[in-house]
Amino acid sequence: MKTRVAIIGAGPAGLMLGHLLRAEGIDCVVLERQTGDYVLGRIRAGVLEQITVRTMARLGLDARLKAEGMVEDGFALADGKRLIRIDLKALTGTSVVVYGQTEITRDLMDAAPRRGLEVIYEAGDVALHAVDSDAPWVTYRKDGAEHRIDARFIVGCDGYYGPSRRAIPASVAREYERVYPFGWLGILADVPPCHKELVYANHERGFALASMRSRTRSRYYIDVPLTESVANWPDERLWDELAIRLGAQAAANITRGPSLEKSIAPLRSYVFAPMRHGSLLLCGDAAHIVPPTGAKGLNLAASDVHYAAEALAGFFARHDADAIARYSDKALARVWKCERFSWSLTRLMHRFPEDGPFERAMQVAELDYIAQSRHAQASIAENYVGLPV
Ligand code: RFL
Ligand code: PHB
Repeated sequence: MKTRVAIIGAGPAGLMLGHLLRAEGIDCVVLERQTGDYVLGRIRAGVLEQITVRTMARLGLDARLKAEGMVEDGFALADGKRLIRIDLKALTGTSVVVYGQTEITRDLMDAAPRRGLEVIYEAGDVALHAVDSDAPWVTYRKDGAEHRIDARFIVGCDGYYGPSRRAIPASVAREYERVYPFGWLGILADVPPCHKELVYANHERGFALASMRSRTRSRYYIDVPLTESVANWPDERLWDELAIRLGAQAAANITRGPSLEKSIAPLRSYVFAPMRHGSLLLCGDAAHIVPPTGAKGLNLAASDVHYAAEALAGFFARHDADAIARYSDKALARVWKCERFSWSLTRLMHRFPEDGPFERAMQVAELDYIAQSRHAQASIAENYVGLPV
């Protein structure tokens, strides 16, 4: 098979890019290792920045997002004593939208056949070839047979564990990494949220987050040591811990219910550079990971895809090879700022095992400063709703 762009991975990055390229009349094929149902079964992000909302609108795939997404004009930081509201709307003029990654993925997936976007699920042993040439190709196995796709570009949207990043030679690659000594234990339940906006809490006992998917579905997290296992956290224990960490105000309104999903996700900050080598571009988690504290992962995937689609459209419409050459620097400039925000919010809101009384006093002072300073709140708000693309 021959195409212009071979996209590896049908998560939000790969599907969004596929749709953007099809909208520009650029042929592409998406290869996904898993089944569609498996991809939809992953419970992940919930908070959308404007870049993600705008991309879905531009694609004309935002009907459900507009109908079901919850526009959030603010969120709160809790320090065990009070809720510090960050008024996103008043401070930045804009908001975020709560709409699950699962729903975005479903909207993109459902629209693929009618938009002529070919997605090949259950593609095994995907391998990239000749990425530093002008004629790269991808091989994969499906239904017991080996297949080959020849392309002008390959875009790796295959997440942190996919093969694309590894196709860039070690001699040109740089990696930056910070692994955190805790993970987030998340619970999804069909109960109304305890608060109308998200609450991020830093309590003596650790971090907690009250989030939601809809008016009847809640998503909560606490941080736990990496050695913890889900088996140690029956639902009641987790609800008890959330009620303590979120503070009296939010806890008073918690409705408990059986977990639909419960899992532990490790936290990591990671950047791979460059995000392009020869005819291979990387987008989303394939190139970088942020800790979930800033709600940036999915949104960064959307901004990468925006830059990549622009570069590829420039190349195919105007033979603009410079557009491709600029992609990595352009994407990384935004990636690093989002890494900084996610890292700093993680640092502010979690207890690190190495922290002593001094570090704790710094967190208390910073939260107190944020509570009193409109400038500090504005900086957090500006980053949370999403930096310009
Ligand atoms: P994905 O979603 O991991 O998709 C990659 C796809 O590539 C496929 N793949 C392969 N396909 C073919 N061949 C191979 N060899 C392949 N290897 C892998 C995979 O099966 C998969 O389908 O990456 P993408 O598209 O870059 O999207 C990134 C986002 O998924 C991720 O950044 C966010 O979920 C992060 N994240 C959050 N982001 C936000 O913006 N807001 C949030 O509120 C938020 N909360 C979260 C999060 C991530 C979490 N976890 C579990 C990591 C909360 C959590 C708990
Ligand atoms: C979520 O709802 O899953 C969620 C919300 C905000 C975050 C991270 C995760 O910062």
